[in-house]
Amino acid sequence: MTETPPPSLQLDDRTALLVLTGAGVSAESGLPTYRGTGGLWRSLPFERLASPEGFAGDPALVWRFYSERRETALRAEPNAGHRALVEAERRLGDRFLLVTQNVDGLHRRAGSERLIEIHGRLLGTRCSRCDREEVPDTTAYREGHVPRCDRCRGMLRPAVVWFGEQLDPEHLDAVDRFLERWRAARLLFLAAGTSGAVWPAAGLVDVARRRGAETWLVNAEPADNAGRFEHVCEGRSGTLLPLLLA
Ligand code: BV8
Ligand code: ZN
Repeated sequence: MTETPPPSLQLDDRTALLVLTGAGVSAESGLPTYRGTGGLWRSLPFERLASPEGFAGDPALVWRFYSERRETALRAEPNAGHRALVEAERRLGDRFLLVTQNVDGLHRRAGSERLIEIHGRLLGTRCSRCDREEVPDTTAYREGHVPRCDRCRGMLRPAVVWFGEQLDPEHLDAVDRFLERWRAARLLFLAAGTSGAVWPAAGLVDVARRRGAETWLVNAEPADNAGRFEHVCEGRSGTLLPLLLA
């Protein structure tokens, strides 16, 4: 049911909180979402841009797309929603874990540390061929010039997870371990600013509920998987997260 304004989640010392965020929490920082109004994918066929086939087919086009998004992300500032999550982490310590689908780096810039970036990092660069260390590098791409690895000459790529690519199993294990560890606590699962369209992230609510978690969704519009949450609060995360996490 839709509850506005939401009650506080009462983050007391018996509570463990797992949060999943999506592009909606960065919308108020000026970053376009993927599927909402004015979404990023509206104009661009994302399978051509956010997939290994797309990259292999036209690496310069894909690099131009990511390079523009890097510039926009670097100009953006974290908003009240990001800050409320940092506050909640400070209060709950290891009873808090933030899993984000966002690649924009704003949670890290806001100060989140107990953070798992399951779709990778826009501001990171890695080699598409060898397993050389990922580098936080936004200068790799020069207009029209696809950067090459100085170790194996393979093409460098943004350190994000593309469609059709596996998520890092260590990330999904860390979520499982968190839910397992706090099984006997008052376990809360809060999703914010996500349309619930992309898997396996969209299935986390079910994983949490099976572990007995109370499930909450904060979203500007009804999300694809809203029916799977016990509590739905419609509204902007920049307003609702500070209230819920107070
Ligand atoms: C995988 C990084 C195993 C790149 C992203 C067929 C072939 C291949 C795969 C599949 C297939 N069918 C299904 C799949 C699985 C696929 C998938 O889920 N596809 C979907 C589209 C059906 N998933 C995968 O491929 C994943 N890997 O499954 O591997 C496998 C392998 C082979 C074959 C099968 C399975 C990999 C998924 C990761 C893809 N990478 N990003 C990049 O960003 O460029 S996903 C991309 O979407 C972003 O990471 C983004 O975070 C993510 C999810 O979107 P949201 O964050 O939810 O954003 P969205 O715009 O959708 O929603 C925003 C919401 O916020 C809206 O509801 C809006 O109302 C709301 N909002 C707006 N403003 C506010 C707000 N809310 C609150 N306040 C506001 N102010
Ligand atoms: Zn290499």
